[in-house]
Amino acid sequence: MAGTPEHLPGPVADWRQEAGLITLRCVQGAALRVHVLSDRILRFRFSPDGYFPDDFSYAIDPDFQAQPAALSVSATDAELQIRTAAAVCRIRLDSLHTAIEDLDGKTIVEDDKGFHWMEAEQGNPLVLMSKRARPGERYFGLGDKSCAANLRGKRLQNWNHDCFGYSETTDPLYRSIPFYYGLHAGIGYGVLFDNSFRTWFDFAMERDNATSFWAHGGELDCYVICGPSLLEVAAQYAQLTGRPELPPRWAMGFHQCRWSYFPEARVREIAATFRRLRIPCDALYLDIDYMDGYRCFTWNREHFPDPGRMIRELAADGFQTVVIIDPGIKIDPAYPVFREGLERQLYLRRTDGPFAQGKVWPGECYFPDFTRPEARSWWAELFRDLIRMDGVAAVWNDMNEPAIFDVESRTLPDDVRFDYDGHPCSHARAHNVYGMQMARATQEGLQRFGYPKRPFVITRASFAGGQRYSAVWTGDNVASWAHLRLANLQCQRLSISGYSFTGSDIGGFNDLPDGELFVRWLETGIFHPLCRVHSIGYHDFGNSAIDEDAVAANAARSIRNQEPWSFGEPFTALARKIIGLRYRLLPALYTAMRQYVTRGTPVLRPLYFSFQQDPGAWDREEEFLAGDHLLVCPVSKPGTVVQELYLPAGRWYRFHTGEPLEGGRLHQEPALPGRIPMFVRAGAALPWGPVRMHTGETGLEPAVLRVYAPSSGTVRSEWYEDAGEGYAYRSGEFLLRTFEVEGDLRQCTVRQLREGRYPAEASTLKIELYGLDAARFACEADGQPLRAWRNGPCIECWAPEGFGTLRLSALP
Ligand code: MIG
Repeated sequence: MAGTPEHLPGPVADWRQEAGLITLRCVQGAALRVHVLSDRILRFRFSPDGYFPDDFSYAIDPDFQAQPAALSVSATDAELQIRTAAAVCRIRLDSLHTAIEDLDGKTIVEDDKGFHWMEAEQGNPLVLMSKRARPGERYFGLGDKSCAANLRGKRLQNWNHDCFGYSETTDPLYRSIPFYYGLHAGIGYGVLFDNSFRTWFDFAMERDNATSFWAHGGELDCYVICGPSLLEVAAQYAQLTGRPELPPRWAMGFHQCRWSYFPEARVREIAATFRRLRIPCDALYLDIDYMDGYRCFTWNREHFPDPGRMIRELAADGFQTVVIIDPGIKIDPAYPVFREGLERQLYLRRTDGPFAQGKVWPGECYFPDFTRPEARSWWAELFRDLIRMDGVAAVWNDMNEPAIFDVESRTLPDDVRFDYDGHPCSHARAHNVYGMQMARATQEGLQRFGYPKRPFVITRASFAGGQRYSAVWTGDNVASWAHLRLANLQCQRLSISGYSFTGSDIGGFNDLPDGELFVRWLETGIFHPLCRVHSIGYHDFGNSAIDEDAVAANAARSIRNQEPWSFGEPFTALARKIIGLRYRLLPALYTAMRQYVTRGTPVLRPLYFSFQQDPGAWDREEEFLAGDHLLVCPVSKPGTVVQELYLPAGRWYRFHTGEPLEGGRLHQEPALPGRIPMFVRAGAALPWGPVRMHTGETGLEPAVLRVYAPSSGTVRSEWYEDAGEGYAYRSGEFLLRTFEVEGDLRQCTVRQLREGRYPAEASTLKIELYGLDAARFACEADGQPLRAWRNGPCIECWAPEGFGTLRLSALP
């Protein structure tokens, strides 16, 4: 093939099988290793020259266990066949082309040109894969992209990028998650390209019949996850790349942030205002100005003379304090953290030896090599005082693409060297994992010093698998209606890309929202696991050097406030109501989070993803499910009175009125501010909690259970509770109730199964049953008659909370 730009593997010389690993060697030297990781997950490692480097990946969860699959391997003259209990992989012996089929012989995904490679600059070959793109095939996912949900016709790249004020055409963004879904003829699958170099994906843009991906270096190492259910692919992907541990419940409360709250008096004023106005809030954030000259792990003592006291007093009032920590360490011999990193030689270096240097907020900085275990361990240690002494509850990692000011690339030079956990390499390979490894080191610090509290980290940059260590937010967005819509799309996309714990800067980071935009953004944000208002404050970006005098003057004038009460009435009252709704939904959202951390099912599930057999749902981008049964279509246009939305086939209930609706068509839903278009699936059982001022507030009326009569069949719902903090849940201190709701519009049976021994809040549980079409009815729990009465759209009763079977039936 010399002389042509691309090299193909050519014919196979021989193959062999050792348990779940099948290796094929080509006559001209290329090779393929197929690892059968489970019935549905196949890994393909291709090598141009037959050499396979040490098998190391930051994306794959070290705890992932391949499941021994019953497989049979056979060969004909033309192909090798690997058969599992769910799929058949055929590999052509003349070309190394692969095709995966289901057991009915339907193609799941197959090669177009397949694996190939090219010479490229810097000695790194360009490794490429191209798959067939079939007519009508749709593509989703790819982590953090701001474009339309269906990726077909797009060419996108992954290279973590500080992209202040990005738009729907900006690419790349802050995070790299080289994982996509394909859906064709009702069959869904997923492809993870496990390569941390800059990667590109072309979804049938250049060639209408091919989807290709490639990287300037590293291996063509890809995992194919067979569906057919997209939800199942998402769960498998999350098992492959990992899930976080269960976050503390307060981390799912409402959070208020700004660049920056200081001095202490201002922080206290914000806290007091939340309580005085009775707007729930669980966390306040300190942005970079809490530090002394932006030196990480220091305090500006003028603004915060006694941080420990302030943080403890805030905590007593139900506010957790989260502080920002950036990766850049100021070059300052008088700064102990800087000196320590230097003495221990933990900073990144250029190829020819000097430390890699870059300008960020503190001025010229060095950067720890977070891909080195010693550096991570040192970093974790640096949190000792912040957590143990000052009582900081969680950490927010920023600027970890890493972002560098005043250079065209906005990041470190390509020749910077990294340890990559014992696989020395350049920035070209380590760039995309830098933020993820920083978050990992930060989480280690929280675990070390915060235990037995659960760690909570949020990060801006990350990579596939980074969800094991932290939540993410979508970065520096803009206070515009277009961005509100983007926030919805981005969080959905991140959610199906392994990152359920996501949120956007509510209200917009850059520029100022008006009251209407702000409350509409809250209406979207309360469904995102990370629910945080954040804004740029008085910083005029565009000029990277901050004018301290202007900052002080602006702070004194308190301009650009973005708290829930900053827009006057009726917006304050609306914000109170919407944030209150977040707390009412918290039992359901916390349950969805628990499902995600145990099974990998995303908290936010796009409609196009959840209803893959319903063509009416395919082009719906704004509707999503939050958890199993709640469908939401947030408003994203100013002046909206009625929202048009699609309800998938089946029966749904209008959340606000309890009125049943038939799906399978578009609906016009009243949607004035404060009334979020929300629907519940028939048969669902949804916990509905009290409005708490913060998640730790007790002594309120317990949650009720809203049950929505099914039109037929049985529907399962879950409700998970635990202490919300600590690890007792791991030794049985939790309560997981599973409800099976069965019936029709004349009678309804709710069966309850219980696991765990965390005590329920009260001995009786209030049930509200919607949709039973009866003027007279009878109710019984475990065979005992129970009093029930009608209250507007629902029938109510109080049942013993541990009931096994509850039955409500219409009387003639
Ligand atoms: O260069 O810490 O995305 O949330 O408020 C800007 C200041 C640095 C960018 C983050 C933003 C944060 C801001 N940071």
